[in-house]
Amino acid sequence: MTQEIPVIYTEASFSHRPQYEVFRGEKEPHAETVERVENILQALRASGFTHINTTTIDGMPWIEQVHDAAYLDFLKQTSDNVDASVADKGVKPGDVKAIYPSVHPYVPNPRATNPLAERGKYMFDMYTPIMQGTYEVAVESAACAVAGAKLLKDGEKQVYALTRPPGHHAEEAMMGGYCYINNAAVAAQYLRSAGADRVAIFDFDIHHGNGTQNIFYGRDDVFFASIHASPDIKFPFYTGYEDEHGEGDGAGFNYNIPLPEGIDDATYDVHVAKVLKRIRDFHPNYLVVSAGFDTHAKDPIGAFRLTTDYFGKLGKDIASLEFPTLTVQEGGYATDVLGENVVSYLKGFRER
Ligand code: SP5
Ligand code: ZN
Repeated sequence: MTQEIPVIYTEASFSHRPQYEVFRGEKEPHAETVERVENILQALRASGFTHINTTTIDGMPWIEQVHDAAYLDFLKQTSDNVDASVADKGVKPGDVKAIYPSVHPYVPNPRATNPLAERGKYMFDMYTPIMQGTYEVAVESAACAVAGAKLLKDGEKQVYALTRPPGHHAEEAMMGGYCYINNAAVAAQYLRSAGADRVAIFDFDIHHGNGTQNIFYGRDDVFFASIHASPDIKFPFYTGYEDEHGEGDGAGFNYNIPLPEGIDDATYDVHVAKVLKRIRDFHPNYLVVSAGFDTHAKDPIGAFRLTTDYFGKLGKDIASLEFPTLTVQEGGYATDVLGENVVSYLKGFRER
């Protein structure tokens, strides 16, 4: 076993370049930039991380277990044909061709055949464009998470998968929130197939992990816990309320802690303790962490006031549970401090 936390990333991340998100009808520069992964890698290398690897494994079997087949087909077909289907007219020099939805079905109609109907059905926002090759990039990102999970299966205690694009907003049959394939869910599913009876997921991204909740909502084998800004104030606006406990077999296996804006380290820490207790009580074989650093005080789209040092305490407290833990990268948009925050968090793991 290595003494330091192994890191997995993929070169595919560098070719993912969403240009615009459409916010209130305006094109705005996309927040989920390639500089994010560059900054993280730079900080890891500068801090002495040396086990940084790009070897992934084919994640398709587990991707297909958590996502709808027709949805995956839509994502593949659409992303394979962006160059051909977007007219050159209106595309300015330097612009990346991309597909956005425009109409969302108020009554789903299986007879609908227009591509716009399909887009509205599978894309829940205007922040998550499909570019040529997006499918492959998203599959590769999920493959990072699976490769990380495999290292746990093979005996590592902690692993960091630098997944980009992120995944926790991707539902069984819906993309959104910069996410296409749910990396954390795919990793959890892999671990279940690899023999684990129970997997817990702790999502500390500031946005509710609607996708992960959706995928496991009816299941008792994967416990999902999330601390986030209330949907009353932040994306995804529809889910993340306290009374969403799961349904059927999954009743009691979904745990949401929505919080108001302005949360500081001390207040946040009280809620982390509650989550960690619930995770301990679940007795998982593995823990998957959806790590979003958009809870940091400097985050341009965040609402909390967490400090870089606090992420170290968070890592240390998670490690104190002593479950083999895969951390999967989600959000975090204060690019200049993102790498420091990741490093602080990962170093915390080694401090316990
Ligand atoms: C993975 C993740 O953290 N996804 C977050 C998606 C939330 N997107 C919200 C976009 C808000 C629009 N940009 C506002 C810019 C204001 N000038
Ligand atoms: Zn987020």
